[in-house]
Amino acid sequence: MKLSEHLKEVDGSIAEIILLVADRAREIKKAFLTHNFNSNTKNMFGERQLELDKWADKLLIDALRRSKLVRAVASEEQSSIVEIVKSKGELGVVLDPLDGVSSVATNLSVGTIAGIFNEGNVLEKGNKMDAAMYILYGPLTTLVYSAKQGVHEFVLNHDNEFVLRKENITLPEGNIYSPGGLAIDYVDEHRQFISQLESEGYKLRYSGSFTADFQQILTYGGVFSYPSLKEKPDGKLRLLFEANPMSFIIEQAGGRGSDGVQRILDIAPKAIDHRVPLYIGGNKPIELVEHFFRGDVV
Ligand code: P6P
Repeated sequence: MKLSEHLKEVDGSIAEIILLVADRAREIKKAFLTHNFNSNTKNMFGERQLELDKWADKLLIDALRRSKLVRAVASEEQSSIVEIVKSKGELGVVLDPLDGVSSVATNLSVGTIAGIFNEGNVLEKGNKMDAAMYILYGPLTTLVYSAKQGVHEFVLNHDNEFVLRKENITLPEGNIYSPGGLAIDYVDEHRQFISQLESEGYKLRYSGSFTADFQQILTYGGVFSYPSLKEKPDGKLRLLFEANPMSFIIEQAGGRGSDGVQRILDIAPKAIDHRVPLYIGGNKPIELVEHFFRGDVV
């Protein structure tokens, strides 16, 4: 089944945005071969923007603007919200155009992440989100989306069509752990959590590309973490562009997204550059980490 057919059950404007991002993903996939990776600018997080970051950001925002369905876009590569004044539509879109792009230089998988709000406010809690999706550019180019009717995966075939690969994905019980951050910077609660996982036989898998690491957790089960660190109490990942869309998807697949204390989707964004400690995966490891941060005896 083609993506466009599968989306027939989804609200028309949201379906159109998912198809639009899917269409632009075909261009991004081709660009890995042609674009250089250097640029001399930084994003609002102080991270060097690769030329590919900025190109993908413009490609997606221009397409969203032309759709006339989107009133506002917040992108990891933009230091303020892009208001689309002439839009007829009311949708809000949050975007990480190319997550993990530094991994392209080493030919590791990278992703495009998007969240969609029916009401155009993009500085909104994730529990108001109406759909989320990501593209994973790996050996296969795959697209995963949820519009509150399950989690579904599509693969780009030889005809350059996204066709259904897995429907109604549920998170399996598994023992992969994907620990971001430097161990020397772990806070005690996180260190105890990681030590407990290792004593239970969890297996470390970490690529440095969130979308790829998330896909591994969704496929095999377990938990991804990018925690609060001694010098970075809010961790590294962004609430709007990474934590919320992926927490939306993992909850639809039966898992959870937490900052170690509370549900990610219930966190009110303070600003578009709001970072959060992130634990995302199965109920069991998430309950465990919340025990440690709540000071419960395990
Ligand atoms: P580190 C990529 O830059 C990213 O935002 C996520 O994709 C990834 O999970 C994380 O940062 C990797 O961070 O500190 O391991 O390089």
